[in-house]
Amino acid sequence: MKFNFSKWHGLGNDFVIVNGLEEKIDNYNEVAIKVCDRNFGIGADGLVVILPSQIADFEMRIFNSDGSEAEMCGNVTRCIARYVFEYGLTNKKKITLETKAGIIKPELIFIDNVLSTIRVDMGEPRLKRGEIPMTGTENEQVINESLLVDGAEYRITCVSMGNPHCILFVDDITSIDLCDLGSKIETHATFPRKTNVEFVQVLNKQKLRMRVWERGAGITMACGTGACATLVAAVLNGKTDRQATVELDGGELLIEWGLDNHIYMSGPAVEVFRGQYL
Ligand code: ZDP
Repeated sequence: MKFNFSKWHGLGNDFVIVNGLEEKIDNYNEVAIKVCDRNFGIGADGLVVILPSQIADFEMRIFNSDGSEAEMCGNVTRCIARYVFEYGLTNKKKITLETKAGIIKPELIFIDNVLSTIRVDMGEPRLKRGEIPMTGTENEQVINESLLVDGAEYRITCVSMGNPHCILFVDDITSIDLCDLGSKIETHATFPRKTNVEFVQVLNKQKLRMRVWERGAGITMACGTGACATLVAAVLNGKTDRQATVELDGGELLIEWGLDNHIYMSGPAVEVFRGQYL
């Protein structure tokens, strides 16, 4: 099965993007595992497919490097907005994208005809246990709550941006064993659909340093939905203003929690190469 692809990244969080309006892939889950492999495949954190939609300009589906499908992905929404514009699939600078987490609206922002940033209306954060999802009382929120991992106690705040996130504030980001603790929390029994895990150090009221262990992908250089969930968690814990820069391993995202309760994420998206998968 041959198909044409394009390779993109948002702050080093990298994806194989396939134009599903033209290319056909039979089994997304299986193909994601193969193409994402960094030795035997193209190498990426995820496989993304652009599809036609009845309710939006396009539909987007994302598969993690382990083959599992995610409901949403922030960095990818910026890549897709730029992809469909530059490949001439639309002439709109602001598009609507159907995802498993609802309709997301990315917008290309040009200054003097040069693309300056891509700002995405990521929709509203979901805070109830039932929505994240987590075990326990459905309508309760999880803000600075205790979680036991191997007998040690951690304080967690949980937010869904369509996909689940568990945020831990730490004093020193360099002292965290991301792999060990991240994977244990990802698969903790309290998260029935697993979770993405963010470790966050507060630098000041407008700046956070975040590292991520992603569900289904492990350590990545950046996570857009994770940065959004992190800002929400920081505000809920009184640590930052409603607008802050989140510094990730691969660069910075600006995140705003609007008075309309929507989260807005601004950052770059870059195409790196095109090819044909054989
Ligand atoms: O929820 C999940 O399983 C994530 N691993 C999906 C990918 C999220 C992404 N890194 C982002 O930027 O939100 C694309």
